[in-house]
Amino acid sequence: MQIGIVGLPFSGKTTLFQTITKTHLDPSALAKMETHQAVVRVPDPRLDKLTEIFKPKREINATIEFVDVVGLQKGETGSAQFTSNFLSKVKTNDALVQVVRLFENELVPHPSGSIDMLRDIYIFETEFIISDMSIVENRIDRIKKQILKTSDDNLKRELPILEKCYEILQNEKPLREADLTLDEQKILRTYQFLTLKPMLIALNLDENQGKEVDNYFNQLVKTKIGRNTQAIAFFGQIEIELSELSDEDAKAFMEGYGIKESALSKLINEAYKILGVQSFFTVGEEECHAWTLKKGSNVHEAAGEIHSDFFDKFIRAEVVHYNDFIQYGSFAKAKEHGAWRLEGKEYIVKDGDIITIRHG
Ligand SMILES: Nc1nc2c(ncn2[C@@H]2O[C@H](COP(=O)(O)OP(=O)(O)OP(=O)(O)O)[C@@H](O)[C@H]2O)c(=O)[nH]1
Ligand SMILES: [Mg+2]
Repeated sequence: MQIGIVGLPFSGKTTLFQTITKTHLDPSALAKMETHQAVVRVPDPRLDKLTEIFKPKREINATIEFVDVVGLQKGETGSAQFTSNFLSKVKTNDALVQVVRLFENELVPHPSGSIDMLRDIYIFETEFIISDMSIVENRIDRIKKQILKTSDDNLKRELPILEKCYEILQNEKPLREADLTLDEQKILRTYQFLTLKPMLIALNLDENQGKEVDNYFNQLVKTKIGRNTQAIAFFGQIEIELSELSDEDAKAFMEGYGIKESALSKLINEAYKILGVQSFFTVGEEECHAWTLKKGSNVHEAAGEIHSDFFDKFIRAEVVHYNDFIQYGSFAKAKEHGAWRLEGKEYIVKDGDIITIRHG
């Protein structure tokens, strides 16, 4: 799973990237304007607890890859230039974090000359809508020509879906807010539309703006927060300093600043929601492992996440929910209470299930 960090120049993208990935980029790496990427372990106290109980050789967290998508050119006046190179880099991500600048900093002027949250969000939205629209338009034209020559049913099925997308985009709405059936989503997936990607708006605040967070969120809820869009607030400058401290020290300082949750933890929680994913666990002497799975997936698909052999030779799955396991203290006790079960392929996995695959 890959999440791209985008945003206007000097909004704090690289600051956020370094904070959540706990990497430190030196100035020469920053100057190269290369895309930075790093894999982040998804913190999960439940996995830590299981590791404490099973004492395996390894604890393996679920991971998310974050990309600091550089390449948004600064124009003559400092305004953003959405080149096709930049847009094609954004396309490959599963979800996007848009950093929106609210902090004031005279040393780094905002490219548009002033701080304006909604304007900055609309700049991106408009560019993404235009980009998607041109793809939809071209494709509709091509299909209409091809349909005359062939009797390809797939093309006939695709056309009305694209026309529906065109209308949504023409009304200046992102595709992620549209009512799309699973089939429609599947057909559209190949186009990697920018406005179809789940979007997390990350407001970058100065420490003295903490009191205004609710006010900003209210404005967003009224206008921008729709389906598949969420928002978080973080404190770029402070959090990058804290990310260099030990976890314990960072926690103490965060409390001092009144920051309840780190940018990483907020990002991951919200990203899981907008991506529609959840975690399940496997446990044992070798490793305790958290895995990421689309919500609504069955245990057969979960087995496939672990190993293709588990998918191919699946027999049954032993399932107990984390909460039940902790409550009863062991698999045997959970079994006595009926909380440990054998499930077939069709069982829909729940967030926090501990699963053992029986396979041939
Ligand atoms: N005061 C203040 N300064 C910040 C904050 N976040 C970032 N900055 C500063 O703003 C400047 C730009 O931050 P970056 O993280 O490099 O921004 P960016 O979006 O990656 O910028 P480009 O990659 O050049 O588009 C840096 O000098 C940061 O130190 C913040 O929350 N408060
Ligand atoms: Mg940067």
